[in-house]
Amino acid sequence: MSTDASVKAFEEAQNLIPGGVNSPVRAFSSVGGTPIFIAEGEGAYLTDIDGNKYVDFVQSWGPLIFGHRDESIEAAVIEAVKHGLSFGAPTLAETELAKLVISFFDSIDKVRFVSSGTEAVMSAIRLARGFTHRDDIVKFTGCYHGHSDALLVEAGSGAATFGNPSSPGVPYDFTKHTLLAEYNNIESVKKCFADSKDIACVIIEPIAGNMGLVPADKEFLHELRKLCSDNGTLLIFDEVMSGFRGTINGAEALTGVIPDLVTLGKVIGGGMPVGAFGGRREIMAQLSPEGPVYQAGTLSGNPVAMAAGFAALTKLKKNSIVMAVLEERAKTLVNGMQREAAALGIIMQVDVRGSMFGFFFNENPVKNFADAAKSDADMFAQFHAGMLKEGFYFACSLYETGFISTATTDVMIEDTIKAAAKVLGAIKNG
Ligand code: KE4
Repeated sequence: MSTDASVKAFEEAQNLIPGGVNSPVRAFSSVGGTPIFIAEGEGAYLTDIDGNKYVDFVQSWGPLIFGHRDESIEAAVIEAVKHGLSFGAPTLAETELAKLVISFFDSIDKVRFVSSGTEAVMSAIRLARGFTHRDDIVKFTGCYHGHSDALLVEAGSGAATFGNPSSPGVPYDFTKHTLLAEYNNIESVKKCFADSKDIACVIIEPIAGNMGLVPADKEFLHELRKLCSDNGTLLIFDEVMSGFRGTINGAEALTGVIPDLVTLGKVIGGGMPVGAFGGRREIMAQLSPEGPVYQAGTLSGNPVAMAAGFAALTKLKKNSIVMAVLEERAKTLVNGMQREAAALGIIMQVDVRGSMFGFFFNENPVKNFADAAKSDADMFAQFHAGMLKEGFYFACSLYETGFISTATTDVMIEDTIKAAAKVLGAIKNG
């Protein structure tokens, strides 16, 4: 299998675009090798510019739950484009998608659309601060919420819960209000509340997908809810990735824990740039122009993007059992890979939530980022490269999550398991 064209394309791209990519994870930095340049997607498949075909388990990092070039989404986009690309004025398409998004979530009375998950989270945090008149926020190590300054934070020194910037260019003053806690560890959250009486919100991925797939324990989320309620702090569920991927009606439906705000993205745009945040009426009423908390965007609610999202969510609404079908297929995949690995003496931890799947080459269960970081990164990199050669496109970082789409067939799943056995066997036998 030649990837010469991708190698050449990557060389040129690196002269024009930092790292040759427009989002860092795409550069294959943590797995090595050259990122493949995609020519097209069709159903469950990607085809690269060398003509190699792959079963796609990344699906644009989540949005494409119906696979590439879904007929109804494509038709909706083509129809919308015929009426214009953007107006910067209200359209019925925004109202229709708002109605549809709200219909899936008990926690959402009103929703605001933006153009990315980062924008949704950044805006939701500003709204939480404006609503509570407090400045501090709590996030969890290993959760990713987009690249806004206050969230690019790594653990501070020693017992300090206040975080330090995790990226140059983020002034300490922009992260001094961000406290860090450990995922699935309620005592670490209690310490944050002991260290600050000024916490506006706690933000969490209730089904974490950015440290690999690590769902929060149900009882942990219930304790978190109580802690926030007792302290007048808002609880934000960041479901940009898990929304319409882990469940259809949000983590709240799975756990019974109702957040105060939810952030969304990916699937709600059907593959087009859409983010959203929503919550209780009295909180959303604080948002400009209804309230004083400012937030805006030129392409927010873009009618073409709204049409794609509306087609995707309408399809989900009509086929609500689809998540159960995808979950069974995801379980077949990870259980099959785990079985083949075990036969070779290789221990894999696996998990599934709806159409999301994760695996770690790790001898112990993974409950937080520290556990995930003990996984065998070298084994993961070799597995990723081997599977790519076999025609299977997995996420290029062990801290990511895999996805099953409705276009991923049982035969593809079985072929993937067979390929995994072959690749792991080759790694084992060196
Ligand atoms: P975007 O700004 O990338 O649309 O969304 C940021 C974001 C917010 N919250 C959660 C839970 C997310 O997973 C994301 C983005 N997810 C990553 C995948 N791990 C996007 C891929 C990338 O960064 O290129």
